[in-house]
Amino acid sequence: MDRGQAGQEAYEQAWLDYRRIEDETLRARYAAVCGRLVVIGDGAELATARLELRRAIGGLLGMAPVDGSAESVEAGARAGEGGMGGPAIVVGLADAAEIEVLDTGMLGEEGYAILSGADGSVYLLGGDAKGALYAAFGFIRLLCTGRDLSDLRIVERPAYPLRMIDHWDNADGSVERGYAGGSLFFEAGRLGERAARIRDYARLSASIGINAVAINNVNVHAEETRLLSPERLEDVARVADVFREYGIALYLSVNFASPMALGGLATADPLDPAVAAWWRETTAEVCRRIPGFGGFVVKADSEHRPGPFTYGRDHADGANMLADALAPFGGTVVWRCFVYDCKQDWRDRRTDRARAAYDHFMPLDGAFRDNVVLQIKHGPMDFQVREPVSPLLLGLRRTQIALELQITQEYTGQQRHLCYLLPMWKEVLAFDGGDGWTVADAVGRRAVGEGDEERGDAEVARRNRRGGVAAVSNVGTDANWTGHLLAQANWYGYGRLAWNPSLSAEAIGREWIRMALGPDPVVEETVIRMLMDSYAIYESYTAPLGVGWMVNPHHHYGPNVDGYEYSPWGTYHYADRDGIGVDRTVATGTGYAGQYPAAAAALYESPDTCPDELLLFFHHVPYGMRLKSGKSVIQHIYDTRFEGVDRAAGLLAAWDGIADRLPVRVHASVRERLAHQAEHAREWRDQLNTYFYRKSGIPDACGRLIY
Ligand code: GCV
Repeated sequence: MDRGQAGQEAYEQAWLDYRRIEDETLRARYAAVCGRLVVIGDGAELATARLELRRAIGGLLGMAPVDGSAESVEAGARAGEGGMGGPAIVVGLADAAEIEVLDTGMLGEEGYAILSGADGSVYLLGGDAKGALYAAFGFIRLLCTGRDLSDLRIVERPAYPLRMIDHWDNADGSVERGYAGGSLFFEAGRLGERAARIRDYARLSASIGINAVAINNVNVHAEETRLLSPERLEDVARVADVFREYGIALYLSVNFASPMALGGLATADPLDPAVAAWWRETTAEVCRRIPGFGGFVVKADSEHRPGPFTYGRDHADGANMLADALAPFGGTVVWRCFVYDCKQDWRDRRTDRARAAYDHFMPLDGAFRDNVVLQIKHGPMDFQVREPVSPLLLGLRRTQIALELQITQEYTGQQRHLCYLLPMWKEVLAFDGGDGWTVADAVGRRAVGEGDEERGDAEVARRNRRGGVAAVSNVGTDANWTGHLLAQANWYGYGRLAWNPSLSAEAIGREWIRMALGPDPVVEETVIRMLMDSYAIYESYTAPLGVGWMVNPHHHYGPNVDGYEYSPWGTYHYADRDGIGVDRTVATGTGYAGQYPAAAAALYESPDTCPDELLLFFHHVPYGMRLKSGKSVIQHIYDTRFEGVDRAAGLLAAWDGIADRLPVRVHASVRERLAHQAEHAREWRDQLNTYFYRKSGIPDACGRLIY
């Protein structure tokens, strides 16, 4: 590789930049299949599939496929071999009359198949047009990762109907909790000006199966409230037009008090007929301007946002009123469950923020319309490095849900530290309450209804069409999209996992490395180890044993053990000279542990059975208490922080070991971040160790330097 020339720009298309395949044998093998391209059918997604395949084949193989005709495919497929004009890439709907190679019923909405034909052709077939587009991207992924193309028989169906990315982008062009530059969509009040960039964003997102994007922050300020107004809808519609070509539905985050802010009404009471009428009319206009509009995302009664509580109504009243406005157009209300008291008195030890989502929403299970999805953060607090899984995810049985993840690294190093989040997300999806019913099942059940009948839960089976996963975006205007180049793997990985939660974090990481960094096996082995170790490393020098927070207030970067200890946010660790942690037991604490299914509740209730990594989340314990690892709590804190610093330095050393295998600027940009991480990890280590040494007076058994 020319190390000087292929700089940052080479990565601007992230994993879809289609650099020429250098291995000539492989290129020739692929070229034999890709000489002809036949797209059967019309429509935006199929046109996109054609464009993308041409672009990929052009870049990877340096050739332009000739356009073949549907008739030649038909003849080839029927003859079973030797289709007219040689093998082709054939793209279309599985039930197209010309293509009779598949039992078409099996694909369903958004599903696809990639099949080898007897004549050497490859069929990229969708259950619908979106499926055909995903098939094209799936095929391109095979090319980019060097796969064998003989005897292909790949059939894929997405696990969840909703695979969403939420942007916390503001109208002024800033991004709340954004660490990769400004907003892709907004720029100083203007919207949709960066047309090429938005298109690239859409193709990258569609390539990993994303089908829904909310373009504005859930904290909807005055300017974003106006996005619903006729003057601004034109701009929103332009973005939606691009998304539509890639099978992505555009969503807007809306201000629950819009009827007052925009409509001049005196109230936003969801049961007031004038309010409901305002939403109906406004929504109808939005949907008229934006065909296929996805719907609304709502943060209500949360962190100073307005909501139904103001009027003595509950969240079902609020969500259902919006759902009724969207229903005629097929739209969805994505209603967030991040509802808690952010003005808590730190002296009050009974109120527990962790309980809030379950306490608010469990009593409403079954009360929501069929086009409402409750979006639930993966943990009960707020995207900490380590939290237990939210019990609400397993609790709701008669309501559609979406698991909410955070790709942007607010509490996981803000894209200055390397933290590959897939291992954490896999743990969340695999969590079960002790009865084998996992989060992945809970989310998926609402997608496909599998298992519902056996469980005798017919009500659930009926209500399973719209749920899935949503995640807060980590992209911005930085040339490499994510600030830290390796943070791209979290965006890529989120989409792949949302499509198929049974894929392994490692397999996904390897795919991303091959596509974004190239086929060098040494690079792949080095970077996959870095990615796979990074979450554990980050956890090991930041807040210990699940206690959370300990960050600087507001911006949330860097260590500050008491940063949130005396705040109104409900975020405490209660460290004193004897011990640390939050008693969330039923017996003596806040009772949060009792929100889980029985087996998990019992596990968490006792410090003897509570997993080490969550001990301080559930219990207030003495520093001398022995963990299952055999170490005392305090020694664990000291040891892991020292190890974390060593391992962070190891990430930098590993990256330096592949310096001559990567473009200079690419290597340098990541190196700069890894060097910062190594240094910053020392700050974490020394602040935390010093704090706990001073609190406890217990020296480090290994006699290392603590200040
Ligand atoms: C968009 C946390 C973040 C906020 C975010 C909020 C939410 O509190 O710090 O920036 O607001 O979560 O998820 O609504």
